[in-house]
Amino acid sequence: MESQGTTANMISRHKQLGLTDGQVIDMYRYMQLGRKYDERSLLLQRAGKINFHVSGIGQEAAQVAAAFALDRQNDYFLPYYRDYAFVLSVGMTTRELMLSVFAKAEDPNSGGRQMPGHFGSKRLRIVTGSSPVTTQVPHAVGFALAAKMQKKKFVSFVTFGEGSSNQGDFHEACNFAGVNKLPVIIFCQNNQYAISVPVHKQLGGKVSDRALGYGFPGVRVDGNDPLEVYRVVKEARERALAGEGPTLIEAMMYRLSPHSTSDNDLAYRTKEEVDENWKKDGIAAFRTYLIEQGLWSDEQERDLVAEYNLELKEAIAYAENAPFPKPEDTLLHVYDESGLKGGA
Ligand SMILES: Cc1ncc(C[n+]2csc(CCOP(=O)(O)OP(=O)(O)O)c2C)c(N)n1
Ligand SMILES: [Mg+2]
Repeated sequence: MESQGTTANMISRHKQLGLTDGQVIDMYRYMQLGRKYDERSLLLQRAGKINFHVSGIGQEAAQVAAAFALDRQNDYFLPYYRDYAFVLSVGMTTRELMLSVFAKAEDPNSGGRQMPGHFGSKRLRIVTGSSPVTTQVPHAVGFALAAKMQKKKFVSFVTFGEGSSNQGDFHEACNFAGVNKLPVIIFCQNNQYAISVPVHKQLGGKVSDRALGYGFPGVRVDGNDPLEVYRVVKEARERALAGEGPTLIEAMMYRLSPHSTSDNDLAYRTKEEVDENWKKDGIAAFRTYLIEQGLWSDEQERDLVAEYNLELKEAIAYAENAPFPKPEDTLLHVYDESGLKGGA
């Protein structure tokens, strides 16, 4: 039946999912915070203030939606290097991210020792990651195993790119999680490229279909539609808590920026292709949805941009003036130091 209703007399999509008006506005705010942080970091790198930035532009809508479908007070998170909008949504601050990108001692992610985008926070249950891609997937399965063994009500949530899903770690982790029915959500951000390699040269099939072989569901979802992403992650979480095991989710999106600040993407893709994908940007589409729902306006948008400009300015000033790590601290946390304090 064709709907003749106005917005006011239809139940809106977000309410059908149990999301309040306040929550969807919050989701939008985090998407924009991720985007603004990212754009500013690209500028800082071009201005020679920081060495390197890996951008997540184009992936924020899915990241924020996933975070909102999780229990942000209890679950364990193993994000990958493009997940700025995700880590901001679970409580990391722009100041903490700037301390990391400026490689300062106070950076809670690694004390300025890891590359930017290598997130870690005990406070937020963000598990520190390594540079070899996909190593976080077996780690996430380990956290899910701990939840099961200790009978705790949390899930572990892990993200990675589609190119990385060809690494052995992904398959070993999926197999172990499937055999043991572990509460883990395995979330692939399929952004169509692994550096310069387009998806059709990486994969003969769909990432999500691989779940079948490991004995759990695999779902492909439009990553530019945050409400759909929210729905599938929420379902996956409920299955995990009910003891039904893992879910593999493949969120489809597009990497709008180059692979990193060291990459010239126009050497392997056209500007027309990138421009075409900008039209599908999940943030712009979600803003249109909120405006249609009467929940957002141009004035609110202006205020938000001004608020974030100020927040980022302060975060940058703080991080720029913060001290670097001391050279003599280089080996801290590399070797077991417990014996030094009179231990065995
Ligand atoms: C084991 C390993 N091989 C290669 C690299 C170099 N590398 C870093 S990112 C990347 C591309 C990964 O592509 P994808 O998984 O699709 O994630 P995306 O960068 O597109 O988000 C590669 C090959 C690495 N870090 N680790
Ligand atoms: Mg990719």
